[in-house]
Amino acid sequence: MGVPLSGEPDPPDEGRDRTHGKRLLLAAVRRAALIPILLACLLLGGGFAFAPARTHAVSQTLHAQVGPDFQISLSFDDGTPVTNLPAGTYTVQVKDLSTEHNFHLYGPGVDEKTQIETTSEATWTVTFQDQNGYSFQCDAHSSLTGTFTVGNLPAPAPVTTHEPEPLPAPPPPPPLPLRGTLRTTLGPKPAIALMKGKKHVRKLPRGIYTFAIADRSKADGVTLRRVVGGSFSQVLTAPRFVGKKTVSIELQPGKWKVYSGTRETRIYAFFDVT
Ligand SMILES: [Cu+2]
Repeated sequence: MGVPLSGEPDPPDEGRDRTHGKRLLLAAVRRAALIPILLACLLLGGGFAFAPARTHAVSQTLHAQVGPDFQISLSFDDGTPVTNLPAGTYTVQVKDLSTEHNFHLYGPGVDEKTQIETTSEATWTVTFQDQNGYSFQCDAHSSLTGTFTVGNLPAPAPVTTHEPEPLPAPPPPPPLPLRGTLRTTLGPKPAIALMKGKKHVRKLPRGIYTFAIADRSKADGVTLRRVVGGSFSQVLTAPRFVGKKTVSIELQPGKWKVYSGTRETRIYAFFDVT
């Protein structure tokens, strides 16, 4: 559908009432405003004869659609998105194709919407006021949105459908430092000891530790549990196991307990990880 340069048809011959005069004046002003643009186009484009005032075909009927997927749009008859149109009264044919979205059209003098929970079709008659901006959106999903301008305002960037942007993956946590060896001895007496060097362990910085276990008890095994700060529990040696074993374990901040799995209340030691 072609559009006259003035952006509106010549007014009907209805006599020189005030409205008519104003319309003629507006049309004249618009034509005058186009002259520098035409001149510029002629200078730049050489033999070019007709400057399209708009790249899309403005139609009196607009087509609003939301769904069935995560998409919303408002377009002219030929399917081009509405980014700017002349002031005036339009018919909006609405297709709400989703039970999760609605189509809400609003701005100065306009506030029309469909229901979120149902699909529906509707026809709205709306009047867009000159020099204003209007919006449409799904009220349930704020990223499903679009805007357009009316009259001689710069058109917004055409955003008529909007996919939710995937969040960037969080960076992996930095690896814990390797902190060395903890000597863990159990038995033959009913006792457990956790040593770093020649000292009993009371407090450790977080990190990865190698538990070097010497289990000399036939009835007890070594179990490690994080009792405060998070859940972690691991049997390092089974009760009947006798011998040596090394196990690497990440120690995260909290209170930890190393103990005999069969006699936890008698054979145990606590230590803190910070
Ligand atoms: Cu929605």
